Amino acid sequence: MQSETILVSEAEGLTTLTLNRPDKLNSFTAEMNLALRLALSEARERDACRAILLTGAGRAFSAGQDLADPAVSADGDLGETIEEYYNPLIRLMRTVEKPIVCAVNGVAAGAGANIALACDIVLAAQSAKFIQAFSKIGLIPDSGGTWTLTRHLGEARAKALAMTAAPLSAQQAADWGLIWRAVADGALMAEAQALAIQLAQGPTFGLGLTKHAIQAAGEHGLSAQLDLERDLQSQAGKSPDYAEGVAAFTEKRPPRFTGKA
Ligand code: T3D
Repeated sequence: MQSETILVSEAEGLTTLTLNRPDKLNSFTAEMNLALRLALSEARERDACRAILLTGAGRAFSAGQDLADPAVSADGDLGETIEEYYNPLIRLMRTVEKPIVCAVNGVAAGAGANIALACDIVLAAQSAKFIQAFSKIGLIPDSGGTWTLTRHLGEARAKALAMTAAPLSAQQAADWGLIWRAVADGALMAEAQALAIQLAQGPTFGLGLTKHAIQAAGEHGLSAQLDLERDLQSQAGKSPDYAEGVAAFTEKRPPRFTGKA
């Protein structure tokens, strides 16, 4: 059964997931967190889904954890909340073999920021801001924030953003290499959809292997990464999409990729 907090729509090989609690700036309740994970898992399993687009309803992308959600009470152990809800979500996003594009339509704060940044390609509206809001309430960045910020920005900027909770504009995030592009507000959805559909109609088996290889690069030295590229290229080279790509090139026509292994 579809959840009211995560809207799911499908077209042209693309599954769009929309965070849908606009009155609370799409802040995450436990229910919404589980519903997003379920929707991602279902999209992963569906052959018809070749790429995923994540966005938010209303004026925000997400304000992070719903601080009023009784399912996550302040007297509980937040480590358990992270273990039960946020860590499995981020791990799933990073291991889904299909590209995940994020259209950050407005403010992305706390876990909301770091869920956006865990997507594979992030576009943000020029008016959007990324806020590591955690320090305002005595917490540390979670949902991979300490890892993502440090990897992409280095310690100096990661620490300053995390400790001050200073809003980072979409343009600055793009200029610093934290996201792919900042886009005019009115053009965001059209541009994100066009990009996601382009990916959905691409050689998605190979794109999934590319995602895996690039993520593994952070953990490997060059020699281990060369070995991994060899192994993954071996798989890509046996895929129907490779044969189709070469045939289409030779025949000077557009390829018809299927995404099959
Ligand atoms: O379980 C755990 O706690 C551990 C996990 C932690 C993960 C986290 O994400 S911790 C960080 C949680 N998030 C925040 O601290 C951000 C809180 N929100 C804000 O700082 C601001 O709302 C924003 C900067 C995001 C946007 O500001 P603004 O002025 O545009 O909007 P607003 O007026 O503050 O909010 C509009 C409504 O959304 C308002 O409700 P109301 O008064 O109209 O009924 C506000 O209370 C609600 N809202 C915004 N953020 C949250 C929220 N409600 C619940 N939880 C929120 N996080």
